[in-house]
Amino acid sequence: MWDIDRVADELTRRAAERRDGGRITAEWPGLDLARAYSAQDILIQRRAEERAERIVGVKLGLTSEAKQRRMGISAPLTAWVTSGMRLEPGTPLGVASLIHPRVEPEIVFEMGEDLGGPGVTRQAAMAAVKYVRAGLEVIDSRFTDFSFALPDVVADNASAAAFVLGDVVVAPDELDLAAEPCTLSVDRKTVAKATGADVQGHPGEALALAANALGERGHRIEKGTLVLTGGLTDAVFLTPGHTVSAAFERLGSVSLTGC
Ligand code: 0L1
Ligand code: MG
Repeated sequence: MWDIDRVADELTRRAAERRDGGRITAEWPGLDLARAYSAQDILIQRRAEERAERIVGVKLGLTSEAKQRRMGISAPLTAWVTSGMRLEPGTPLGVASLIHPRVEPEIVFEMGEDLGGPGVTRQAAMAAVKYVRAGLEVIDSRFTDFSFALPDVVADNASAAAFVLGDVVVAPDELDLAAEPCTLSVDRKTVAKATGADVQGHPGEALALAANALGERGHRIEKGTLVLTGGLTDAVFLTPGHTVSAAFERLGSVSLTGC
């Protein structure tokens, strides 16, 4: 018999054993979105207790058309990032420590104020942002071939595995975020291009969406935390000896090498 504790256990075990598996929704059609978010909360709570990690921010998933098309899901979602997921810039990531890691470019906010829904607009959301930064997120679905229904990926904390931030820190009123261009490359070969507008028309819309969705579940986005606004482009596989880079115009560059 499935319940939300068993969902969190199963996904935690898959990550620890570096193995993927089938959709839980195929075995338990009763895994709806509300239960999936509860399972996500349990999974993060266990991670905090067992690995002494703390929540350092929020991540949005499936906020761009490129990501939605690839995953076949048209609804954005929210999840959490923890202290254990943050990588030091320049440190290679061991691919064998994960299942099938992929990397995607992100626009990341550092919050200067608490933000809580309902009723948060893009303008209110952006007023709560202190800095904007470039990021790369490593996703590592606990589902075979990254094949999941929305409740599966919600319960799996939106495939979160790791992230790294660029060095450049820009105040939000110092750049045109929707126009900010991003080039994703592997070993300096361009594989995808996007602009900030690819994330919900403006990454501030994604932030407002997260604040409102989290508000419905009784959470706030706290001052001092990060918000990863979602992959701007489709993700690329991270492989040993190869470097994935995201180059932005104002936000600088950020790279990650697999080992
Ligand atoms: O930023 C993102 O859109 C991550 C989405 C999470 C789901 C996935 O692509 O595995
Ligand atoms: Mg992402």
